[in-house]
Amino acid sequence: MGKSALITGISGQDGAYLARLLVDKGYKVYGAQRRGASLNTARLEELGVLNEIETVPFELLEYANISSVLNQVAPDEVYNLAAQSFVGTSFDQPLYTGDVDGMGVLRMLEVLRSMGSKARFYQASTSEMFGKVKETPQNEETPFHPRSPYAVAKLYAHWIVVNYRESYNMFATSGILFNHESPLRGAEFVTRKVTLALARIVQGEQDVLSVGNVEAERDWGFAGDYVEGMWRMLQQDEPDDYVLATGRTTKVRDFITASAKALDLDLEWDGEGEQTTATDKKSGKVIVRVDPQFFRPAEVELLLGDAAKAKDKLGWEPTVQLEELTEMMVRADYDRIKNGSLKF
Ligand code: NAP
Ligand code: F7E
Repeated sequence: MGKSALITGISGQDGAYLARLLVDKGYKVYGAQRRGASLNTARLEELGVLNEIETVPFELLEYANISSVLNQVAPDEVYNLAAQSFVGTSFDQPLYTGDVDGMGVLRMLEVLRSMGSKARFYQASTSEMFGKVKETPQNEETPFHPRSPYAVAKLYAHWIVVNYRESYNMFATSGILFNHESPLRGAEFVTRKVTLALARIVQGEQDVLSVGNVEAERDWGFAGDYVEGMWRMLQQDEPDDYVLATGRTTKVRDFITASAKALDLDLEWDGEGEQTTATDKKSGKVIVRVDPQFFRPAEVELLLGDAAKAKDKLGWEPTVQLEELTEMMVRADYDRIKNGSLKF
């Protein structure tokens, strides 16, 4: 019989890509979905996988709900992708973020431990835990210095996974994933915010893109590659922690310039800090402005990952370069705006 997997955060970017991957590998996939008045299934529909999975109602704040879902489904593998994942929001909702992203993981581990479950557990750890980085590039041995309530909550989750692995011999693994993007990325994250806004600007539906710190540097990969790495981590003989990254870092400013270029816009940058603007050389219009409302109380200035361990142990390497990823995202948003088919 084929394997079964429970994916939490099924409605998010990674949930959709991972569901597609596991269904294609012959898994029976259960999608743990937060229930509200309306269900968010657009990403699963876009990848054509909605009808190939079974959804189950799920809430990381509810121990009894987690317990009944895990007992009912009894999966071979659990991928915990659910989280309040937006760093900016975590400064406005720190307690909620701590409860979902930190204690939520403990709830899941406690349920699995009390069931005596042999399920393999994947935790979505993050490069945000490196925060104010102690060395560059960052790898599994780099000390952490989280810079947001999100990162602090994820660090708790990370260490509780290590603790349950060491204390109870559970197969609990963390993937320390650097930023990964796609046309399915949430619209608040900077890459998608940029591609969506520029696609609107060239089609006359928006005037200006307002952003925060354009000097921040990120190691951006393609989400489709990263879910393959998650799966490989759970196929190993032993649980462990792995960094997934591309090994290349790019400024937000340069991502904007490249996205604009993909739409035939030639940007000229001017000014510094809050005065920074970018003008479209052809029309002479300012189309990018820095707005301090998007600055964070504490910022992660630079992330650059070293995924040598994943390459060595998992045979994992990213296949999509940033240029291709940028093109893919820009084209998808251009078409969505043109066809009036924007759903997320
Ligand atoms: P995402 O698109 O924001 O998806 C988050 C998912 O979590 C959504 O399905 C959301 O459901 C669900 N969720 C939120 N709160 C919940 C709760 N209280 N109970 C149950 N489900 C809840 O995130 P993503 O980009 O796919 O990332 C997946 C995971 O990897 C997250 O844990 C994120 O923190 C982590 N991570 C992401 C990156 C990255 O670059 N993408 C890098 C490192 C780590 P709704 O649809 O109901 O909101
Ligand atoms: O910001 C800067 C911002 O929100 C990237 C999540 O998936 O990856 C993501 O977290 C950088 C930051 O992602 C805007 O200040 C400038 O320096 O796209 P982001 P993030 O904070 O790196 C990690 C690995 C996760 O784990 C998270 O879940 O871009 N920035 N101007 C902006 N960011 C946003 N969102 N909006 C702006 O206007």
